[in-house]
Amino acid sequence: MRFGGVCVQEPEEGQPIGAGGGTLARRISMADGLRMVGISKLVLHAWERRYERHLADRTETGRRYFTPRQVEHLKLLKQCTDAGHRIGSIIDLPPEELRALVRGHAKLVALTPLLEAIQQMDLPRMRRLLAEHLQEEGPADFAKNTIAPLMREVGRQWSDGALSIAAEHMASAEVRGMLSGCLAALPAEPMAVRAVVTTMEGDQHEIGSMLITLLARQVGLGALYLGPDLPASEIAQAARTWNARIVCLSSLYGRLRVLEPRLADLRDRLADTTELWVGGPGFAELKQMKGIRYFADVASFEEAARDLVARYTASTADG
Ligand code: B12
Repeated sequence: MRFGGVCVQEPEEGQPIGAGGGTLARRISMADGLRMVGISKLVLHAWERRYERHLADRTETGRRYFTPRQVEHLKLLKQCTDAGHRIGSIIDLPPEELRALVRGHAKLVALTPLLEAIQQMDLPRMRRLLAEHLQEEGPADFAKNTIAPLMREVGRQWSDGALSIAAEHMASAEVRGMLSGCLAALPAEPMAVRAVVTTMEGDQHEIGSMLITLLARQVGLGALYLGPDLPASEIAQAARTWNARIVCLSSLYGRLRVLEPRLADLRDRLADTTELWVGGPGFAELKQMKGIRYFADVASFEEAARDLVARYTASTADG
């Protein structure tokens, strides 16, 4: 049998096609592929029929085989369906998005004890588990990889009615306390390039801005946390008093048609030399606004903050 000028033998059930050499080893028989993925032929056929997809290739004589890439794709689909995703909603996702779903699920599984402690309102256990995470991960990773996904899951369960408002409040209060402790251990005063961090009037969600304050301090910004829910006039005043180079806003809640004019108002009140950096889901649909820098993720925020500190350090060393 010929494939692209290469002679291969027909696959035997359970045998990798052409096992032992080059291109040929890249064809995997149905039986082996299904075993590697951990699904039955019936499931494969059901996915293919229902969603009119070809998840395997065919030889010229019509015998089916997998490429390694198809096996990897099927493994990801299987892991996602095991994690509770409907096949119909994931079958067209590219591999990197499937991998992100798998990673997200693994993270949530790791957070299960914490979520159970919150559901049972077992504060001592929650506190002990959070302290263990902090100890293991260090403050920045703790905030990014434990607190953020934990609070998102708390929010999901709360809006599904699976978690009481009281349990959510208990979790939020405890998380705030832990983040306050992390901030106290890393004071802003000695750092030369300064920032203030808050949320705009109407947004009481403060954990995102505490997280941002912590990450900013970790990369060397003198970030002052102002608490949430501040009018533009107060933010501008605080920026002047603290001599802030950056005003940093987090938004988890609020309508754009309300946020945009407030942002424009704040921009007007700030000195031209003060940068305005914003992030969080509330700003996700923000149109480009002059003098306002939107960050889609914390990694790009950390990079920009690190850059700014490095530029300042280099300029003072030169001067
Ligand atoms: C805790 C909580 C509250 C607490 C807040 C307590 C506190 N002291 O902070 C309380 C009870 C006060 C509250 C109230 C309300 N809440 Co609430 N709340 C939450 C919850 C569960 C967690 C929020 C949180 O702390 N997240 C932790 C942060 C760190 O997670 P994060 O947003 O994913 O953060 C990441 C990014 O956003 C990004 N990021 C965030 N900020 C910034 C900034 C920069 C510069 C950058 C680069 C990145 C960045 O980085 C983070 C790390 O990856 C969320 C659920 C959720 N999905 O977040 C709902 C949620 C935000 N709340 C919601 C709602 C609807 C409300 C209320 C309207 C409920 C009500 N009917 O009263 C009120 C509104 C109050 C107000 N005016 O602000 C909705 C918002 C929906 C929407 N799209 O607008 C959510 C999403 C819940 C839901 N699933 O419906 N809430």
